[in-house]
This record gives sequence, C-alpha cells and structure tokens, in this order.
Amino acid sequence: MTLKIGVIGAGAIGEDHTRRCMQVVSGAEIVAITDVNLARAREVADKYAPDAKVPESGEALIALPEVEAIIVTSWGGTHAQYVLEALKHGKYVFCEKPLATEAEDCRKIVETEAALGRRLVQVGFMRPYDSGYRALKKLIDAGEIGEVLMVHAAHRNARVGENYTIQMSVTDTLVHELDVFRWMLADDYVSAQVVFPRRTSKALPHMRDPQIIMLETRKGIRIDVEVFVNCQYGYDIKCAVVGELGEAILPLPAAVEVRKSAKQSCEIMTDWKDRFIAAYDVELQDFVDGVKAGKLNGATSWDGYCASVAADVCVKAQESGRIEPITMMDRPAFYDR
Ligand code: NAD
Ligand code: NAI
Ligand code: ISE
Repeated sequence: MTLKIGVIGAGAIGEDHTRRCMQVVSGAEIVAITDVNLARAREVADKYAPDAKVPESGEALIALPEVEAIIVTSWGGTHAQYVLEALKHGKYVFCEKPLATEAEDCRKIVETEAALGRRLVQVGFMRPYDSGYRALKKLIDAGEIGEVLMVHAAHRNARVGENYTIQMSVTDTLVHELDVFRWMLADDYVSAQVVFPRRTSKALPHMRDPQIIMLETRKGIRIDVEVFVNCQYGYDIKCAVVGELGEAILPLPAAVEVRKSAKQSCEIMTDWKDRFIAAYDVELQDFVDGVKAGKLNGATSWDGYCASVAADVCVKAQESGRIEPITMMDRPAFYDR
C-alpha cells in the first residue's frame, strides 16, 4: 500500500522531503503540495511529483480526501495551525521542528491529541535517528562512561540570512539540542542562562552572535551549548559527554582525508541537508511505516512541547541575563513512556 501524502510549505526542507518521499522512502507518494507562494509549490511538484495537486491553502490540502498524511514544512510560526487542522480531520501529521514557536500552542496540540486518544503527530527532530547520536546514547546507556556529569556542545552554521533573528538562535537552531539531550540523557531541564561572548564582526548588525546557553537538568547535569550561526567555515555540530569514568564524543561524518602540498585535510560540510541526510531518510521512512502500522515512533507532541517550553525560557534568559527556571505542565498520562 502506498501512503498518499500532502506537503505544506515547499521551501528548502519541503522540497527535500518531497524528493525524499518520491525517490528514497518506500511506500509513499506525494499527491499534493501547497505553499503561500503557489508558483513555488508548482515548481517543486513539477520537479519531483508532477501528478501532485497544488491546492490554494494548507487547509484545502488537509481536507483533500485522497491525502492520508500531511508533512508540515512551512515556517515555524505556522506549524500549530496546520497540526491542529490535521488533528481536526483525524489525519497523521509529520511536523518539522519546532512543533510551534510558542509553548502555549504546543500545549493546545498536546491537549487536542490526548483528547482524541490516538497518537497522530510526529515532530521532525531527526537527531535521534542519526547514527552518531544513537551510538553515543547506546554507550551512555551501557554505563561505559559512568553517570553523566556534563555535556559540552556546539551548533555552528556558516552564516544566516537577514530574516534570522536573535530569538531564532534558540527557537530554530538550539531547539535541536534542546530535544536531543532530553532523549539522549532521559532527563528534563530545570533552568537556563544565556551569555554573549565577544560579538563576531561577521554577523549582520541586528544579530548578537555567538551565544552560550547553559542548561541544568533534573539530575543535576550541566550542559553548555555554543550557538554560533555566522562561523563562516562550515556546518559543524559537536557534542562531548563527560561522565564519572570518561568522555564520549559525537563522531564526525565520514570524510576523505587528503594529504597534499605538505598539508593534511578533510572537508567540513556546509549544509544541514547533507550533514543529517541519512537521519532524515530513516526518519521519514519510520514516519511512513509508523502511519501504516498505526504506531508512530519519533518525537511526540509532548517532546515538541518540552523543547518549546525550554526554548521560551532561553529566549527570556537572552533578555534577562539571569538564570531562569524551566517548569513544565504535568505530562498527560497519554504520553507516558
Ligand atoms: P524556507 O523559508 O526555505 O521555506 C518555507 C516555505 O514555507 C516557503 O516557501 C514559504 O513560502 C512557505 N510558507 C510559509 N508560510 C506558509 C503557510 N502559512 N502556508 C503554506 N506555506 C507557507 O524555510 P525552510 O528552511 O524550508 O524551513 C521550513 C521549516 O522547516 C522551519 O520550521 C524550519 O525550522 C524547519 N527546518 C528543519 C530542519 C531540520 O534540520 N529538521 C532544517 C531546516 C528547516
Ligand atoms: P523507543 O522507541 O523506546 O523511544 C524512546 C522514547 O524516547 C519514547 O518514549 C519517545 O517519547 C522518546 N523520544 C523519541 N524521540 C524523541 C525525541 N526526539 N526527543 C525526546 N524524546 C524522544 O526508543 P529507541 O528504540 O531508542 O528509538 C528512538 C527513535 O529512533 C525512535 O523514534 C525509533 O523509531 C528510531 N529508530 C531509529 C533507528 C535508526 O536506525 N536510526 C533504528 C531504530 C529506531
Ligand atoms: C535550520 O532550521 C535547521 O534546522 C538547521 O538544522 C539549523 O542548523 C539551522 O540553524 C536552522 O536555521
């Protein structure tokens, strides 16, 4: 059986997920694509799914009877409305991160899904599908480095555009770490603080870049994440976990080492699409298989809520400079693991 999917948002990742569903994932077909820019939706359809319809809105796409599942890849601020609309129609929805840009909207999604009593939402946090993070978690869970005490991480982008804001360093970028560390450490955050090191001259004037975000977990683990989105040299994701017995470091993607002209070098990727390509492939295959089996596996609406609550507090901490407490609502029993 082929799962018929509609895509809302035909931008960078919407195009990439359309290609993935049509060319990489098995048992899926994109039957509709829309975007606020309909010409862009038609362009992506023509490239990868020429038979796909291009409805005039996300709501119209969700209502199409042939659309069995939805992929939301529009801007973060629009995610919640489409996820809630999909839930209204009782349809499965894969929503790219963040689930919503405000924790309050995530709460509405959590409550709506829990009231339906069926898990229909998967959030596009792909790092738990990355082989490097999986290896790191396996080693931690096996007790190889003893109890975890600290995590030192960095999330670097070569550069960001003029529409990118200081808050997006948290809601769009750090949010991957906010999710993956909950999963990797099986823990939750209790506080956050943000400090700004010397500002890079390579950032656009409205930006304060880099930033260091310091998190504390329930277990007392201290996490520092450097977010540096104009680092110039590449897309670089680092994570070192320090335990009582040793340190475990996220493996780098395999790259050919070149020795030439008295230099030894390896290429560093520049695009997130390439860095996590295998993880996105596994993630979307898992979504398609999960819909068919009636059991989704990836990040839940609750995970999306927790990441958004932590993100909201980090934004507050950017402004206050203080250590800000992170508190969550009680987890509905529906999401008990
Ligand atoms: P983009 O700006 O390239 O594309 C967004 C597209 O959505 C645009 O074509 C825009 O016209 C369309 N759009 C905006 N509002 C819409 C609406 N209300 N209805 C229909 N279409 C609408 O952005 P992008 O880089 O593709 O990012 C899109 C989303 O994917 C963001 O939420 C981002 O955080 C997420 N993302 C996730 C990853 C990841 O690693 N998981 C990577 C990149 C982007
Ligand atoms: P699991 O399937 O028991 O799930 C672990 C728990 O972690 C769940 O309760 C869930 O709520 C939570 N969780 C899942 N994703 C999360 C996220 N992004 N953030 C925070 N919490 C999250 O455990 P397992 O087997 O470790 O699977 C984890 C994910 O990886 C699953 O989605 C699974 O389908 C996927 N997977 C990927 C494979 C690969 O080759 N990359 C192989 C097997 C599973
Ligand atoms: C983008 O939306 C992503 O999700 C990338 O993984 C991240 O590195 C980038 O900073 C975000 O803007």
